[in-house]
Amino acid sequence: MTGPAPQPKFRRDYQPPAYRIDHVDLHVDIGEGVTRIGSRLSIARDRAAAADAPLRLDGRAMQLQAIRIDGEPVPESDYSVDAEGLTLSAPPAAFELAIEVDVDPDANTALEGLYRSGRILCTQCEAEGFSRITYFPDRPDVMATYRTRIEADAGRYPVLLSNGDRVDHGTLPGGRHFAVYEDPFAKPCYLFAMVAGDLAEVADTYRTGSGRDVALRFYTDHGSENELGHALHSLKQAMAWDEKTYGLEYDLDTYMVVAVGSFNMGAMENKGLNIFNTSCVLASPDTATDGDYIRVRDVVAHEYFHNWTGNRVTCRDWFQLSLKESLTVFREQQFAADHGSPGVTRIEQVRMLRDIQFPEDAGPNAHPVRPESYIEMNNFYTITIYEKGAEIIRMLHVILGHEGFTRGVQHYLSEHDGGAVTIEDFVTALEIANGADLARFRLWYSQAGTPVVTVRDDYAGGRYRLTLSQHTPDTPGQTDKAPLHIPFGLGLIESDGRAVDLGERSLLTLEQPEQSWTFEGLSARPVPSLLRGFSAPVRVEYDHRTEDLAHLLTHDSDPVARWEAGQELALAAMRAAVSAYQAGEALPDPTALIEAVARLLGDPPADHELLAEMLTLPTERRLADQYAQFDVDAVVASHGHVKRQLAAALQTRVEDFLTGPSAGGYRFEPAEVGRRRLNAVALDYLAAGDASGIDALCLALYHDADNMTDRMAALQALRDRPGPARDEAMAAFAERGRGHALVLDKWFSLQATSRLPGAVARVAELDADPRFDATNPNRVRALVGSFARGNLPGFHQEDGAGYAWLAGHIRQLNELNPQIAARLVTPLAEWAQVAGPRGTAMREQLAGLAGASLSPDVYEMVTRALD
Ligand code: 0A1
Ligand code: ZN
Repeated sequence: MTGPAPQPKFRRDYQPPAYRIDHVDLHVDIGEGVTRIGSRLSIARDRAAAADAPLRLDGRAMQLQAIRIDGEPVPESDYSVDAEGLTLSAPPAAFELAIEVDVDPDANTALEGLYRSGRILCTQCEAEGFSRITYFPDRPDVMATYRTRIEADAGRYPVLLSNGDRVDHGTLPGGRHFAVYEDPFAKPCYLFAMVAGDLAEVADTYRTGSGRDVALRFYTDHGSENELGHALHSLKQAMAWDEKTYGLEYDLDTYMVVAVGSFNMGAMENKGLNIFNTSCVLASPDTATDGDYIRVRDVVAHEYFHNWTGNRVTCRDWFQLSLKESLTVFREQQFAADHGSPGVTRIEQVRMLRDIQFPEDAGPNAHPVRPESYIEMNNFYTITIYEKGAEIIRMLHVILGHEGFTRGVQHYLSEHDGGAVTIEDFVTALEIANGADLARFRLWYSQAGTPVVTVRDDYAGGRYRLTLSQHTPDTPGQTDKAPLHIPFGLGLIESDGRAVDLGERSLLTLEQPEQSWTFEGLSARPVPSLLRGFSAPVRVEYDHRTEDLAHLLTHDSDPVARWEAGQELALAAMRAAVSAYQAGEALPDPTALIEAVARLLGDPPADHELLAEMLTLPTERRLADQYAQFDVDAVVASHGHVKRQLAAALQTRVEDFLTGPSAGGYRFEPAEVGRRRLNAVALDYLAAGDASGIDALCLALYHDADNMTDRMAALQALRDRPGPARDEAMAAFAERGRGHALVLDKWFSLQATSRLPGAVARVAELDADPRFDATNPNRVRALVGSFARGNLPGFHQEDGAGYAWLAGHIRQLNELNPQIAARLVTPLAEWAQVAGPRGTAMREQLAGLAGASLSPDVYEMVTRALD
C-alpha cells in the first residue's frame, strides 16, 4: 500500500443527507478527448440540519473548471477540493449550484462513470460512478428529477440518448447536434445514464393493460441488429407478466436498451435507458446457446422488473442493496419458472447456490445479506446479496403464501413509492399486509453463514419420528448465532412409491435449536424426502440409506428432491473414491449409482430437460465443498473416476439421446431445449467413456450443426480429447469467432477449461494472443475467469504456476479495471479450503499482492482473504 489504508464505512453510521437536491440540469458537451460537463443543481438544506452544515459532494477523476452559487463565482475560501470530492463550507439554505468539470472518457478503463466501449460513449453509475461524471452527493437517498442536454459531433455520434423522453433536438454549427431528455421521475444518481454513438435501432411497441403505447427502442452496433429479436420479445413477455402477476405497469412512454461490448457486469437498470453487456442481450441461433437465450430472457426481465423494485422504490443506502436485488431476482425467478420447465429452473438455481454461494458463505468473504460494513461497494455485488437474498424472499413467499406475499409486495410498493428505504421497511410492509410476525425471520438478514440442519429419524410400531436440529457456523466477525426460522419442505414416500398425505406438515417450521414431529399410522418405515423444493438455503445432514436415495430417484414427485437424491448418490460414490485415493487403494466401482441411474433410464421423466439435469453429475466444486479442506488430486481423480465408470455403463443407453440437427431449424422452446440438452449430455458421456468413433461423431455433429447449442455440445465433448478431430473443430470455431466477439469469447473459454496437459502454458500463450484484450471484461472472464473457476486441475497445477499466472492478471487489472481485478481475487481467497502445500502457495500469492500498491477494491478482497 502507498498512502493511508482505505477505511470501511459502517451501516450503523448512517446519517440522512443535510441537503436535498430536487433537480439536476446537466449539459454534456462531447469533444475530442475531453468531455465538458456542466451541472446546475437546485439545492435546499434539510430542516433538521444545522444552519452551518457543510455540503459534501463526491467527485473523482475530473478537473474542476468553474463553480458558481446563484450565478456568482464561489470564492476559493468557501470551498475545498480533494481526491474524493468537494466541500462547500457553509452554503446558503436554498440555492442553485453550477459546476463545470472536464472528464476524459477515453482514458477511463475502470468502466465506471462516462467511458468508451468501442465507438460508443456510455455510462455506468451504480454503485458510485456518478461521482466520476460530476460533483454530486453520490448516495441513493438523494433523489432528483433530471434534464440532460447532450451535444456531440453529428457524424461520429448520430444517436444521443439519456433517461426519460426526448423533448428537444436539433443541429448546431460545425457539424454538431444536440438532444435534450427529461425524466419526470425523481431518481437517485446511480440510475442516471447517457449514450452517444453510431448505433443501429430496432423498434417495436408494447400496449399496456391500460391501453398506453410504449415505444421500445433497442440499440446496438451496426451489423448486430439482427440479434435483438429475442431480447425484444423477452421484454414484451416481462412487461405483460409484471402486469398480470403484480399489477405493475410501465410508467414512461419509451423504454430503451443499449448493447455495449465493454461492461463490468451483466446489465444495468437505468431509468428508461437500460445498458446491457452484449452477452446479455444479443442472441441468434448461430451465436448463442440455449443457455445464452435463457440468460438473455431472464436478464432482460430482471432489468425491467427493477423499474418498480429498485427504481420507483429504491435503497436508502448501499447496505440495503439486497432490498432491490433479492426481490428483483426472485421476481425474475418466478418469471423464468413461468416461461420454461419450473423444475429445471429451480434445480439450476439450487446448483448455482450450492456451487458458488455456499463456498462464499464458508470462506473469508462470508457476509450477511445486509452487510454491516464495506470498503468498496462494488465488491458487494455478490451471490450472497443476490441469490441468497432471493432465497430469503422465496422463504417469505412460502411462509406467507402466494397471495399474502403478492399483497405484501404491493403494499410495500404503494407505501414507499418514490422513496429510498430499507430492508426493515420491506419486512414491516409484509407483516402489516399479512398480520404476520416475522421477528425471528429477520435474522436471515443479519446472520452470515449457511445453516446446517441435521436430521435424525426412527420408526417403530407404525410411528415415524423425525427430529431436526439446526446450527449456523461461525463466520468472520460473527459467532454464537441464534436459531433461524427455517421452512422445511417434507415428503414421506411409502415403499410402493405413493406419498403419505401430510397435509400442513408438508411444510415444517423449524425455529428452535431442535424440534421433533411424529407421524402415526404407517404400515412400514417411509422414505423421507427432505427440504423439498429447496425450501431454505441450508445444508442438510442426514445419514441417507443408499436404497432410500435410489427409491427417491425413481419415485419422488418433487423434482428438486428427486434430482438431489441422484446428486447425493453420486457424491457418496465420489467420497468413497476420495477416501480410497487418499489411502492409496484402488478406487471402488460406483455400483449403487450405476444401478440407480439404469433404473431411472428404464422409467425416465417425460421432461427431457429434467432427465438431462438428473444425468448431470455434481460438479467438482460441489464435491470439494464436502470437505473443510479439500485434496485437489483426490477430488479430480475421484470425480473423473465416477464419471468414466458411469459413462462406460451407460454407453448404449445414452446413444438413444443423440439427435441430429433440429428439423425445421432452431427454435427456442422447452421441448427443443430439452432435446438439445439431452443430446449434449449423451455426447459428454460418450466422450467420458471413450466410446469408439466418438471423435469422428463429434466432428460430424460440429459441422452439421445449424445452431450454437449443438455446436458447443460437440466442442465440449472434444475439448479434452487431443487429436485431429479436436484440432479441426477448434480451428473452424476460431474462424467463426473472427467476426463475432461473443463467439470468440466461447473459444477462449474452451481453451481455458480444457483438461489437456500444460494448461498454464496454454493460457499464458493466449495472454500474448492479439485477440486477447485485458481492457474488455468479457474477454478477461472468458480466459482468466474460466481458467481460475472452471479448470480445477489446471488452476491448481502442482508447481503453483496457475496461482502466479492469476496473480499477474490481478496486478495488471488492478491498474486498468479494479472492479474486475477484485473479482478475480476470489479463487485465491479460497486458500484455507485447499489442503496441503497448494493452500500455502495460494496464500503466498495473496501476500505478494498485499505488498503492492492496490486499488481499494483489490485491497479489500486481499486483506479479507489474509485475515
Ligand atoms: N444493478 C445491476 C447490476 C450492476 C451492478 C453494478 C454495476 O456496476 C458496478 C453494474 C451493474 C443489476 O442488478 O442488474
Ligand atoms: Zn439487479
